[in-house]
Amino acid sequence: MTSWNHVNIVLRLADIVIEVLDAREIAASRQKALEEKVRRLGKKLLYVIAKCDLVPKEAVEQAAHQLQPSVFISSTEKWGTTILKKKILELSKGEKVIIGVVGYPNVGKSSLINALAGRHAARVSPESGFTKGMQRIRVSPKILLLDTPGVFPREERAKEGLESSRYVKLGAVDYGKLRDPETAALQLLSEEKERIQKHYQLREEEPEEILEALAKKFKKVRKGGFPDSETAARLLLKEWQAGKIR
Ligand SMILES: Nc1nc2c(ncn2[C@@H]2O[C@H](COP(=O)(O)OP(=O)(O)OP(=O)(O)O)[C@@H](O)[C@H]2O)c(=O)[nH]1
Ligand SMILES: [Mg+2]
Repeated sequence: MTSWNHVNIVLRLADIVIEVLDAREIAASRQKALEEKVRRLGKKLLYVIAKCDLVPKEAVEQAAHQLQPSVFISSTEKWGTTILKKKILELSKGEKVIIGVVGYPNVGKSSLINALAGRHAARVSPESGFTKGMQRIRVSPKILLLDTPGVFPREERAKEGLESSRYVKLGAVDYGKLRDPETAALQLLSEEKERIQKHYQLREEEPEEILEALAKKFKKVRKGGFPDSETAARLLLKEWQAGKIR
């Protein structure tokens, strides 16, 4: 079965669908077609903005205000889980409820389920596309969660290609799996130059120069003293995806 097969089954079984969004890239992590499908099926949609520990609180609060209903959480810091449970019971009017958890790969679906369950019930990994099938996790006598594999909107994926900077930034395609890390890193450098310059205290201006400077900083140099920009590109993307460059 494909990941979409699993997601479609979960959409049918669920009463409420949680779309997990990455606090760093809230708009880019929404899937409008998936949201539309949820509405067509007559299911309730709840936005959960995850990884809130990685961004300033005010930024998330403002975004959350515009997305309703929404809750923001950090699974690693265990913030927001009580509010989320309360919100779920409010939407289900206190009845027994099945919740489907969907979204792009790596946005934090399985981590969110564990934070709600208060145990390591769903397996988590920094590797994107880690969850393969559907998994049921009981959180309380009234709440049953269904974990799903991360998915990409089909048309968008065909159009943008899997290595688009949006997917790279989201971590939906992780650094280890990129065929062309240099192009991805150069794109990231051109879009997020200031943040990266500041983080690594670099003064170079052109993306290519920054990447070479990073290779030296990471001590990744080939024979003859040439900077190994491919390895530097992967390291930069790794740190970005791990949320280390804020
Ligand atoms: N800082 C931070 N990292 C998080 C949070 N939630 C998840 N992560 C990290 O994000 C990565 C992906 O988490 P998962 O829960 O496996 O994500 P997923 O959406 O289930 O991913 P797939 O199963 O691959 O679709 C892991 O490295 C987690 O540790 C969070 O609230 N804060
Ligand atoms: Mg998962």
